[in-house]
Amino acid sequence: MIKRRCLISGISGQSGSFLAEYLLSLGYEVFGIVRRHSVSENQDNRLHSVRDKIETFYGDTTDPYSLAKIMREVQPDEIYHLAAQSHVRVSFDVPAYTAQANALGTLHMLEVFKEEAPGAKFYFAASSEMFGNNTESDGSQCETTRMDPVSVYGCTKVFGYNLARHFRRAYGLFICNGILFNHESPRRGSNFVTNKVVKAAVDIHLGRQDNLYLGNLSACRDWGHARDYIRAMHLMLQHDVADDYVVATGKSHSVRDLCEYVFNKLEMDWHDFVRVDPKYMRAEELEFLMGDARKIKNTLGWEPHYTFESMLDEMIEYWLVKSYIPEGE
Ligand code: G4F
Repeated sequence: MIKRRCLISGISGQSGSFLAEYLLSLGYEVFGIVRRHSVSENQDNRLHSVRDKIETFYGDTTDPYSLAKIMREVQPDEIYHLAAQSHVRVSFDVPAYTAQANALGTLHMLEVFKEEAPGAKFYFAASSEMFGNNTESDGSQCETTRMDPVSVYGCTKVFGYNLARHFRRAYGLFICNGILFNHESPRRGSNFVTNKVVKAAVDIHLGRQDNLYLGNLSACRDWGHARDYIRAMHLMLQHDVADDYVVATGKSHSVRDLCEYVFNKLEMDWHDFVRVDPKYMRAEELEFLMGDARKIKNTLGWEPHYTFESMLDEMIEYWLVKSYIPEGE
């Protein structure tokens, strides 16, 4: 049987690495694009378990020549475009790079897809950050909620989302936008708030750290597990109609709730350890996210398996186990 071929940009990231594992388990041939880092371990430290089963190419969304060469060689059946400068607060520090990598980078990916592999199906990682502070009357965000982003990152994602819709209509290409709400796991970068809190709470619990410094404790997010969300990406491309879908749990928690749950689990009171440092505040904040995922549930049958609590339990367990393994093992 001929294996289906998939190409993942951002394969070394949290979602890319879970997606690679999942697609391998479904029998795909998996190809990935990795950006060159000065420390070679940073290129594939999330890909250890699949390193010998996948093929990766050096490429960069800011370099269309590299993308064209890879697309021509791989001739994928499915393309998952996840690569981005994905940190919202950092997008205030490096706005031009964020725009190059995310906005123009998505234009490059779409153009190269159109020219080199137009028969493939294309997934674009859009984001709930696109909504900014707009909600429906019940406080949730769905596919038709007006977009009004409050960060450079959010603006770049709106650009990519609109381009994806334009290419779908103009050229009849199969392109889906996944409007994913926050998705986490032990593989999450430790400068995102969930893993930052869990890692620090474990270190405080073990007497290795005294305090945890955070920004806005009132911000609320709809946090799901990355493993659930990569199944949603795959499902979108199996449907016979290309469309856009919100992927979310429908439950929202504040950063304060997150601290309370994690510190309680480790038998500590978060008030004793968490401090606010203005340097983690954002010039403009997205205060409240709570996704309405009825469309993907009803159309594609997607359901999340993890809850906020089971996701955090897994992350706490991961950092506890890791902390007891001596360095180098
Ligand atoms: O974990 P965060 O940095 O994620 P954020 O900004 O919501 O973005 C993530 O989700 C988006 C989907 O909505 C993705 F598109 C994006 O790529 C990324 O995956 O921050 C979550 C909240 C924010 O309101 C932030 O202000 O936590 C608040 N926060 C409070 N203290 C903090 C901190 N965030 C970080 N990173 N670090 C803090 O010390």
